[in-house]
This record gives sequence, structure tokens and C-alpha cells, in this order.
Amino acid sequence: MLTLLNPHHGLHVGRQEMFRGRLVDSHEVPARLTHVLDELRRRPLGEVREPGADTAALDAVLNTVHEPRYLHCLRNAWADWVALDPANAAVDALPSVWPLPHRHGFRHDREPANAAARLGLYAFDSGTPLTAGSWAAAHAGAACALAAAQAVLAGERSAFALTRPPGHHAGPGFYGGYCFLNNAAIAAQALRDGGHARVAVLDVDYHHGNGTQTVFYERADVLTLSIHGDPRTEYPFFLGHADETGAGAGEGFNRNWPLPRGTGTAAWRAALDEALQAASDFGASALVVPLGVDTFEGDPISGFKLRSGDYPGVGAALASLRLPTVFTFEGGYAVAQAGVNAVNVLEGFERAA
Ligand code: OKP
Ligand code: ZN
Repeated sequence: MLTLLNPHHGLHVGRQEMFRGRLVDSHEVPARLTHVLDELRRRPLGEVREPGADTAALDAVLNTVHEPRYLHCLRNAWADWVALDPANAAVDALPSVWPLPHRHGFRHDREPANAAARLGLYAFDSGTPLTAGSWAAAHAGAACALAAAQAVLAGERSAFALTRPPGHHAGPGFYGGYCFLNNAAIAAQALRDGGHARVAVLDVDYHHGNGTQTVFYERADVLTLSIHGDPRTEYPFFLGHADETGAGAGEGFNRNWPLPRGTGTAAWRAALDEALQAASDFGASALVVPLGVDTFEGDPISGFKLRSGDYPGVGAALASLRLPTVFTFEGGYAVAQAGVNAVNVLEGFERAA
């Protein structure tokens, strides 16, 4: 399996996130990625390469998945944050005022001139620190996702976008959940643009892939599937229920498997089998897997009970679809085990492929 590595991931180092009234150390740290890379060097699965610059194609796919005004805000957010007050350079940018949905009367069509307030128009939580290098890191990550899709379009059986920050919580016009640009959606869109008529996204991260769901919610050409902690108790709380089945032309093309905290391997694998069946019934010709390994029993912010030894079987099950497949690296906060767990999935996939 070809790995597309984000050489700039280390430019994004969030210091603190707001959690229940306190600023706490961010869980989404650069070592998550370096542990995966170290494990890939111990158990090589193929070439590890940095993506080349395909600026025109990247701009095109970014502008399809995300709204221009959102991309513009994100690109300039740090400079605008520091321009607001030079002292801001010493702290991460976090929002603190939000326009609740339209039913509460707030407007979403006017961008505040105040850079701190502007973040509230685009961020859905206060747990996603935006730093000096966030845009550069996320943008280089999107390039990895695009390059992974292009490699698969050129004939690779599979490719892994090894990048952070993660992406699956980022939507057309919003960031949150440590995510700024939706790498999985970018890969799926690039596969569509490259000629795959039907693309399935099967999100196995512990958290609901709300961003990806929202990007494709009204489309019938990309089937979005997510297995995750039940939003009644788990982040991101406001999306991810089983009755979200798509809308308009996309009706029937989204499915969720919310599972209770404490879910173990057998029940999780049963949900995976249903999701694989759905992808197969859909007639997908390509697959994208937002790969979070925060389903691990030792994950500090999650509640499932998968063990390291379960992950090769997860990879093998994904390979059973026999589809060209792009993996994007998402969650996994038991940092020391993230490498073993992620590479277990990928190796299990390769062995079964
Ligand atoms: C991102 B991904 C814990 C708060 C958790 C956000 C979790 C984002 C997960 N102190 N806040 O899906 O792995
Ligand atoms: Zn997650």
C-alpha cells in the first residue's frame, strides 16, 4: 500500500482546547502521526511518499467540497487573529461567540469584521485550536488525500493518506473536532471526478463523521456510512443518529450505526458487516475509509472496546469489498498504540487483498 505522508503536519500543534469550562491540553498531537510512521517503517507496506504539488487540481477539489468564503476565512484566520491584537500570537485562536441556527434569528450571511467573532461563524466547537501553521498543515494534508485518490485512479489497489490534523468533522463551511479540511470527502470527490460513478465512504472512527455526512447528504453518487459512539452521549452530539438517511436526491444514501459506550468487538463487527453490505448493495466502484483507531479500548476520550489484535480483521473485512480503497488517518488518541493499531488495519487489508 502506497502511503502519502504530510510533511507539514507538524506545523499544526494545538496547545489547548476548551473542555467543560477548562482549557486542557489538546489530545490531537503530532506524535500520533509519528507513531504510525514509525510502525510503517518497522512493518513496511510499500512506498512512503510526499505528494507533489498539483495546485490546480487541489484548488478545484477543495472548492467543490468546501465553500469559498470558508476557505478564505481559514487561509487568513491566523493572520487576522494576530492583527486583532499582537498578543494573540502567544495563544491559539478559539471562538467564543456563535450565531445559533437561523430559527434563533441570528444571521449567517454577514461575516463579522472582528476576526475572533468570525471564527464563530465557521467553528462548531471551542475544542479545535487554530494555530499559526494550521492552514499550511491542513492544506498539505488535503494534498495527501488528493494524491492518494489519484494514485488509486492510476491503478494502485489502495493508498493511505497519513496526515493530521484529521478531517472527517469538517464540513462545507465549518470546522471542529480537530478538523479543518475534510480529507476523506476530498478523496471521495476526487475519485468521482476521476470517473468512479459511485463512491462509498465507510467511516470507522469512534466519532460520527458529521462533516463527511453533511458534504454528501443531498447526493446519490457518494454513499456515506458511519459506525460511531451514539451521539446522545458522544461527541459530536448533534448529528449521527440512525434516522439520518439523506435528503432530496441523496435520500437513502446515508446510514449511521450509533452504538452505545462500552460496545465491544462482536457488536462493532456486526455493524461493520452491515455497512459493508450497504456499500456492496450500492454498487460502489471505489471506497474511502476515514480510519480512526479511537475505537481502541485504551483510547482516553472514547468508549469502545476494540483490542489491537482486532484490527487486522477489520482491515481484512474492508478488503473483502475488493474495491480500490483510500484510507485517511483520522482519530486515535492512545498515542503510543496508534501506530500499531492503524498499521494492523492496513496490514490486515493488504494480506487479504
Ligand atoms: C476527532 B476525531 C475531549 C473532548 C473531545 C473532540 C473530539 C474530536 C475527535 N476532552 N472533543 O473524530 O477523532
Ligand atoms: Zn474520533
